[in-house]
Amino acid sequence: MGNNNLLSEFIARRHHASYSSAEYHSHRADRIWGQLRSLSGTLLLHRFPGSGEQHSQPNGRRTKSQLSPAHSRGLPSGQPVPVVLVLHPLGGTASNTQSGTGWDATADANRFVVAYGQGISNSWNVSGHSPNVDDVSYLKAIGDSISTRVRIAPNRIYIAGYSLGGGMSHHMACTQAGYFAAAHPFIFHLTQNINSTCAPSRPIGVQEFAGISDPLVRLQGGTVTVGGVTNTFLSAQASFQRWAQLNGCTGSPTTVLTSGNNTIQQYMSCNSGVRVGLGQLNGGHDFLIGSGINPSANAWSFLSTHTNPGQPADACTGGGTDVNVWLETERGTVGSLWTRPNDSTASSGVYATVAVGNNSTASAPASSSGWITLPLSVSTSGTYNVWLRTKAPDANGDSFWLRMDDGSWTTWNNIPLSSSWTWNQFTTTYNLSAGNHTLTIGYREDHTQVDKVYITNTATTPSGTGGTPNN
Ligand SMILES: [Ca+2]
Ligand SMILES: [Ca+2]
Repeated sequence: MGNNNLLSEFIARRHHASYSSAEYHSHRADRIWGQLRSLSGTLLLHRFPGSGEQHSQPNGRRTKSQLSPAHSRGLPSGQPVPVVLVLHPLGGTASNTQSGTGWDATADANRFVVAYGQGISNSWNVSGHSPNVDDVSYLKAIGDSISTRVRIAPNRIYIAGYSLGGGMSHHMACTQAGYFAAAHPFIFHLTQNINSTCAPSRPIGVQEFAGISDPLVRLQGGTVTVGGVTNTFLSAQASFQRWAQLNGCTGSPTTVLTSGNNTIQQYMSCNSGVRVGLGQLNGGHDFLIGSGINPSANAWSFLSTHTNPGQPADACTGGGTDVNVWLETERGTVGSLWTRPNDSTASSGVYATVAVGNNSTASAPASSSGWITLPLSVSTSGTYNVWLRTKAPDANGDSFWLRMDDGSWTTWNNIPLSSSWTWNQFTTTYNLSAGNHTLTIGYREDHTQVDKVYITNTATTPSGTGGTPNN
């Protein structure tokens, strides 16, 4: 097969909303796979040359024994690869978007998989268009489907799209930040409609490329009727500023590219390290291929700086079922009232304990000077156990306060007394969503020592110094 080989053409069809939401959810996987096999729309999948590695994944469940040998053979880089989903404009197709945008060549050069979605009636359910089509499930099914064929990085699944497909990209960033790592709309600013329900579950990188002379989605925004649907667009700048606001960006945007009339600006200082960008490119309401810069290559430069903290880095080893997070307490944000003594028997040689004389038995310390704050990320939702590796010398030195995220503080008193490091399970469990969380430890009785934290959705009892720390 040649450089632009179409290694796999498979056909996908979204279900129409012909059954209730509850029924849909109860049969989600079967429905999607049944529909994928029912073959009625096209999904074009392009893989860079040499990415022939495949999984065997019977019934959607992975085990290491099934997968590891397959992955170590025929895998040029030995690494999971990113995925970019590219969506056509209203009235466009997967095929003409593949041939017209240059994404295949960018995927070849940068070693990622690109998939071109095909909307029902060449449309997408966003901003008043195609309201009865479940495109969200369809788009996720594409990613999941690729994951059964290629060793992908689930934390690097990106979405891009042109015109209404760009609108869908905005909408996915607004509503599906748990699935997509970042979004890159082209020639489509936020509409009032999309903006009104935009509430990303986490900071998410979004960059738009707008056509300077676009007569339809104009730089200055405005009201447009297409396909019988009327939308009011924010201006390109207002859309850019809105994404900066949603992501807590500070300072002024940096100009990262100027070439002829083309400029790309990005906010570099946003929550969780994401970026927000706007490129104003020489072109109209088109694929911007004639702009004088390579639009897909520059879009990839933006997308590739982002990962999704709620997803595993490797579909083959981080399938998201068993989660084990190990945190060195001394590597958290340690308040000024705490000390970090060396101890050769502690994990990583250091532990944490509050300075002698500090006690807070009635309520948790009110200020962060009394806390150890530990950020963590889990790849799957569920009930999580918390273990601490502690030394508790006596009944007046055997307790902490614990809190997950912004929840209430819980006392942990009467930690089993021990003069050597011991793993102890907290009786409180936490229901965590996939994504980022924060465990905070507050001091309660001095002389209580804590070396390490283990957070897991398994029933494993830790031993020794535990696993490799995640922090
Ligand atoms: Ca006590
Ligand atoms: Ca430690």
